[in-house]
Amino acid sequence: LVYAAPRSFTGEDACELLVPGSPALVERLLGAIVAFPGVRPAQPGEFSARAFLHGRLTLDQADATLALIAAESAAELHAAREALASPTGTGLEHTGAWADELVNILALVEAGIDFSDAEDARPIAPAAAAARLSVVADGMDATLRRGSRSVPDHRPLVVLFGRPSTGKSSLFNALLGRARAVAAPEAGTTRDVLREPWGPRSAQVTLADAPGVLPPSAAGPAVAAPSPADAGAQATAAHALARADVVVWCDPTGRFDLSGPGPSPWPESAQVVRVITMADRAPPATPLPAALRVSVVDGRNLAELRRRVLEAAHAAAQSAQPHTLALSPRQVSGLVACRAAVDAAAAAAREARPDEVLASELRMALDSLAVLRGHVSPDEVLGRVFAAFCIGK
Ligand SMILES: Nc1nc2c(ncn2[C@@H]2O[C@H](COP(=O)(O)OP(=O)(O)OP(=O)(O)O)[C@@H](O)[C@H]2O)c(=O)[nH]1
Ligand SMILES: [Mg+2]
Repeated sequence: LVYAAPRSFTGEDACELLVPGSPALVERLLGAIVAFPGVRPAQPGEFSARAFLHGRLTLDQADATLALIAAESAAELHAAREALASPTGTGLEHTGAWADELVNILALVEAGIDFSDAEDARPIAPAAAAARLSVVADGMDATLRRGSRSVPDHRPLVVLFGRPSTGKSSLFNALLGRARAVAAPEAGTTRDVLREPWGPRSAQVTLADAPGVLPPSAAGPAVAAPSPADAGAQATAAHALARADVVVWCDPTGRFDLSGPGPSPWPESAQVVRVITMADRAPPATPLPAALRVSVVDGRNLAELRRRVLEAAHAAAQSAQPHTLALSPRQVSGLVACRAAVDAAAAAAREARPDEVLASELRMALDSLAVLRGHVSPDEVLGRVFAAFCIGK
């Protein structure tokens, strides 16, 4: 297929060869093509970089292309496609308004410098500038909060939680349908968090097996200090739980007691599915009515557990979606830099520093906003965006 410039992905003359998917054939063909003098394989991200340089792609769309390549589920694909279709990118639609406001404030401050003789004719009081800047900073904070999950990693996270040796790893394997994790009678078998994609393709979640979590009281001074490996295992479990959308709480005793004060190990918004594990053994004295009794030995209720977990994950995804923006890591770090620059300007205004200082802080904030919007593109920004591409695309 021949594409004449500028009507190609990169905006340059392009030609596409459609070949049968035989790796051996593709390899021979590539070998024959690069044998021509001056021909070489594309570098990672080169096509997108060329498209950007020819004005065919904005930086935000390049990020979205990366998300498209990395998409592992239909939902991710959808989010990436939407971002790609929108020239302003992925939810940073306020950056224009922020820039306008910063330019307005800067203009007033600069007018003040020009007429510095007339003290009472100052176009903007420092307190007013500080107040207007804090409105911009609040807007950036709100966007950062909504965009803290980026596109390539927004599958609901389902974490198996329980004390050591409560059958988590066995359940993990049973749900996956293969022996992925080591399950053994010793307490403390699992040391790392194992993550696997799980569920139907249209509604995939990340299923995580975690080390058994010790009750807070066990960490008291009377008990020997945990080994570094134990402490590390506890920390990785806590880290996974803190990010969980769904917690599958495994307890063969049916007591579901967190024993001890202290904050819950998972976010308040997480959905909790209670499971009485090892249900083939003697039933617990007073099981919670809402808890599901499962066994990996006779397989009871495993299908029902799968249904409940996916339902909870779906509910978690629904409640998260309206607040979630598809911000790439580049956009998040750019926004953090803008936020810091606006903060510095607001501080200068609050402390009634000279107008020249405030103006210079405002200009720096505008610069970082311009980088975020892709209007100014220092080489390192481009490098960072395009180097993340794994293949020619
Ligand atoms: N009878 C019976 N035994 C089970 C069941 N599930 C797990 N076990 C046994 O319980 C022991 C502990 O299982 P694991 O799956 O390793 O438990 P865990 O919660 O992952 O343990 P840690 O990783 O140490 O926290 C193993 O010997 C399993 O064979 C079950 O449904 N029925
Ligand atoms: Mg385990």
